[in-house]
Amino acid sequence: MAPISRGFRRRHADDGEPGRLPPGQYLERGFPVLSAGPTPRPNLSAWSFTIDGDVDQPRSWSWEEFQSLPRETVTKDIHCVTKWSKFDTTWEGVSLDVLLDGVDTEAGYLTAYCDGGYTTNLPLDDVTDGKAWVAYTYEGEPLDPEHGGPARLLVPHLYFWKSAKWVRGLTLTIEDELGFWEQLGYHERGDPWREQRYAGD
Ligand SMILES: Nc1nc2c(c(=O)[nH]1)N[C@H]1C(S)=C(S)[C@@H](COP(=O)(O)O)O[C@H]1N2
Ligand SMILES: [Mo]
Repeated sequence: MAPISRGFRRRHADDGEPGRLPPGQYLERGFPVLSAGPTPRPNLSAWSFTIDGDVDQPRSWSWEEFQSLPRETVTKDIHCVTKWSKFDTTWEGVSLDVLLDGVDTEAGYLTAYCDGGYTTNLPLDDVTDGKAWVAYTYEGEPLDPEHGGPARLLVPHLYFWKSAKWVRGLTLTIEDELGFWEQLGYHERGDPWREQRYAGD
């Protein structure tokens, strides 16, 4: 009788890394596409990224200008409210710390807005100090349109609906103004570690 192979072990939901999956999540190996509408295909020559709202002066970058901003490569776990999580996703993009550097504001929140009309709200504290990026590559390739290309928000420590695809700008706001899913009953902040799925969680 063959000895029990040491390599044979049950695959756990968390891939053998206890504590890495937030509560109620399962490990996904593919990369599901979740879009509330059709995939926009913006023309890069007309693309811009804008910061407006409660700011001393709105600022805007063309695609070319955006590409010349300092970029970072980050590898993060992501967590969708529909319960899939994906480990070690690698993105390249511009930190929101760079985009918000020098912005003079009283705002405590922002609304990210997108081609196609999607919006999502975030506290400024959740997108500063190395917690959020506008990403334009995924696994070393230009970001697929289905996954938000040419550029999407990446806020990996919150549920993935906060990572707005086809993002075109941020409107800074004094009050927290609910975005698309948040108006439909999803949580205003969406911390997967606290299972903040729906309003009131
Ligand atoms: N503009 C836009 N951004 C969006 C969405 C959307 O419908 N439109 N869906 C959100 C949701 S619910 C999730 S889980 C992720 C899915 O990203 P993916 O399609 O790259 O997996 O994008 C988020 N960002
Ligand atoms: Mo989602």
